[in-house]
Amino acid sequence: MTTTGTATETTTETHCPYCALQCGMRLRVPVDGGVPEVSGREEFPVNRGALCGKGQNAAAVLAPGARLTEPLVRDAAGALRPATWDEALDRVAAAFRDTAAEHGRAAVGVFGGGGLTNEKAYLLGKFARVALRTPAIDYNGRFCMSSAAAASRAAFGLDRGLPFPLADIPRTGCVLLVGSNPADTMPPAVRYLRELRENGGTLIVIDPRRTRTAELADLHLQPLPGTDLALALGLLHLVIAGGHVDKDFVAERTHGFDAARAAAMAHWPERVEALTGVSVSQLREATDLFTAPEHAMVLTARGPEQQSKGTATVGAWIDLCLATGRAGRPYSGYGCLTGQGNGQGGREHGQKADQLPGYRSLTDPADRAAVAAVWGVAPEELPGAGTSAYELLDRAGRPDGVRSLLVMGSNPVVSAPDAGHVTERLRALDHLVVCDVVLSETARLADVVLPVAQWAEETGTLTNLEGRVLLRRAALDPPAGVRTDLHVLHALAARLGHPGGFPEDPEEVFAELRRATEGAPADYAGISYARLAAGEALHWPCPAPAHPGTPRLFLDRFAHPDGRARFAAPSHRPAAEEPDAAYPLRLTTGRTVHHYQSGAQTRRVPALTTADPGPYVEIHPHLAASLGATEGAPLTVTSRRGTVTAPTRLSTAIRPDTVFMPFHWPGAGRANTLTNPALDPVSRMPEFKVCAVRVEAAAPAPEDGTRDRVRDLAPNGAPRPEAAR
Ligand SMILES: Nc1nc2c(c(=O)[nH]1)N[C@H]1C(S)=C(S)[C@@H](COP(=O)(O)OP(=O)(O)OC[C@H]3O[C@@H](n4cnc5c(=O)[nH]c(N)nc54)[C@H](O)[C@@H]3O)O[C@H]1N2
Ligand SMILES: Nc1nc2c(c(=O)[nH]1)N[C@H]1C(S)=C(S)[C@@H](COP(=O)(O)OP(=O)(O)OC[C@H]3O[C@@H](n4cnc5c(=O)[nH]c(N)nc54)[C@H](O)[C@@H]3O)O[C@H]1N2
Ligand code: SF4
Ligand SMILES: [Mo]
Repeated sequence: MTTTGTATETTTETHCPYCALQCGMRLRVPVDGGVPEVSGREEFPVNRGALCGKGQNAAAVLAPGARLTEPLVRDAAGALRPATWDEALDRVAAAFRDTAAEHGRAAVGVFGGGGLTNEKAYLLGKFARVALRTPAIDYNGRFCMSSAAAASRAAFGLDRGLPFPLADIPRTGCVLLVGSNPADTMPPAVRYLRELRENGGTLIVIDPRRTRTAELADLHLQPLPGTDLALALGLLHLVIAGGHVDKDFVAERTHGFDAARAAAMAHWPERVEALTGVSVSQLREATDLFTAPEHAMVLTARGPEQQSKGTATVGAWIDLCLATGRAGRPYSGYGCLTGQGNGQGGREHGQKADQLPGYRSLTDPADRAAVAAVWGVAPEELPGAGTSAYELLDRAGRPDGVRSLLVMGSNPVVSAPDAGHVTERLRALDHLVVCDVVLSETARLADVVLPVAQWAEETGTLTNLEGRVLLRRAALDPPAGVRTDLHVLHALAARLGHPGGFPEDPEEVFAELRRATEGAPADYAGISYARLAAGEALHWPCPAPAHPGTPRLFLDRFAHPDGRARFAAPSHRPAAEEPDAAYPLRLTTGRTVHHYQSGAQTRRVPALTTADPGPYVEIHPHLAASLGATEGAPLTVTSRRGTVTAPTRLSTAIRPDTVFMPFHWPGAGRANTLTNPALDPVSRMPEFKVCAVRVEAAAPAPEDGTRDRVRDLAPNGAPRPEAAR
């Protein structure tokens, strides 16, 4: 079923614009053009009708007053002014040509996003490699899931967020949830955890804060931020010492256990207690809960992953699964809860600096040849691998970096680590081009802003956290003056000498994506719009039109050539920045239930800004008392990278030696002014989850522009004068 209509409205079955759950939604659009009405779809198995507040209010950003409706170009005086599409696109093409001519093709870069559909992610990667012929492309998924992806690839030979459907969770015996707060970040998924407990299973939550998710748990471990690696090794130590190793599984289906055992034996419980702050008795309790049932799962999210040792940390949690035989079996295994709407598919199809569509590798000759054949170019014409997202931004405007940058689907001025520095680098570019729905903080710095259509206005596929491919259908037309991302790529490619090869029609792009991924690890060859529209649940790999898809991976073999999983066997190491006399506390960062990411979209939704109007610093009352801080009074937080000011939020849920800030706001309360861009050596993931800070009670801040809301835009979506660079 697709779209049905009456005389007064049409109804379309589609999906939410935001997170990786991709809740099924029904959109009722009044024929006379009023605001569409959103409701959850009971028959969609992932959310079964439930939506969180962000989803319920998603239609607010469709209103012309909340968004951009015409291209903007920067004029000679430095202000953004409206322009025609031809003028804006001509200017972008000329800028890219000039930069390439003067500084070489690698000086033109692309920065994508995990919210883009598979079609957009695919065409953006092709645009970089074929139309721009640059290696300089990466995307915000590097800030999101790259550590879990790297660890899964190393362990299992393949990376798919969850190797099983969410519906398996209530059927396992124990879930160990590490650094994940679905009560705020994926509310409809909490039902699976409740059902687990109703069925007699147990839930262990590992988080430095007693979150609403931790409240649901049988056991909450509250470690110091940045110490999950030691914690995992401590549990593995107790598993081995307690005789809980599944020797048959280890012998038949894995490699490398001896090294993992040696690493674990060096992390005895008392040492782990000293490193993590989690008591030996709690470590024992967790080990007992995890090993007692026949089946168990470890699920990680950004807590343990967004660390400068995120890959090793996830590797240690996977080792715990492998040692106990909890992988590659029904109702058991390791999974990563991906984040963005297309956090999964967005990393499969070629926006990542080192990857081609279908998870093919840019450094593998056979992979290069396969994709080059689909693209109609010679393999040697494809550029090599580029640098990671933070490195790309860090070098922007420098002799060894990009001079012109196209940003599509990210707002790094708010969301990148050490965001003050990143903002300076973006300002140093010769040309910044931003394709966005709204005038984001990054778009405000651009030389050209291209206003694009959004979720409900265009059709495309997304791949949710289970590897389930979904058809998100257009429900209404975009406002006049707005075009699609696919159109932008098509029109720019044509201006850069590629009149063919960049279709604007999503189904045509998907047909090409199917061919480009045929035989690849993430094989979409058997998936079609027709099958998805007919309601088939298709998880990749799906290599042929008659193939039913693969909801559960690894049941017979892991994806390494010999079919065996690999132990990672890491050892603990400290965070890149540990507290000292000058910066005595740890800062960790994350999310609140009402806002999404950089807030570019949700800060424009009145219901959400009313519920959560601005940034804050969450601190324990004991710490607050020692600082003389009171609820609501401003606090300054200083790291080696900068200082922010935001109101105090007292909470006994957080460790007294740690403070927490959500990262959804720009301006004086921007959490990423503080964060440490120390990178994981394997995944190049920055350390968002721990840095050293000093906290002081502050004098009240002046009106600081931290609330970038609808009122910052003129009714037509154009910037008010203060937006000039
Ligand atoms: N409301 C809302 N929902 C979202 C998003 C959003 O912005 N807002 N974004 C979506 C995206 S892209 C993502 S990636 C997901 C993220 O989803 P989550 O990973 O659930 O979200 P976070 O708040 O980043 O981090 C989760 C928890 O990690 C804890 N944590 C902090 N430091 C550490 C540590 O060192 N170790 C451990 N074990 N835990 C730690 C934090 O206290 C926090 O409760 O959410 C998705 N859903
Ligand atoms: N301190 C700290 N920082 C973090 C994190 C953290 O936990 N702590 N988490 C990190 C994580 S996990 C993530 S995923 C990143 C996310 O951070 P960002 O990459 O900034 O993500 P969004 O805010 O979703 O930005 C998406 C932008 O694209 C626009 N957009 C939406 N849909 C489309 C579309 O279809 N086409 C185009 N062209 N534009 C579109 C939106 O309006 C918005 O401006 O933040 C990271 N930053
Ligand atoms: S949980 Fe995620 S997908 Fe579901 S309604 Fe909320 S934001 Fe949308
Ligand atoms: Mo994310």
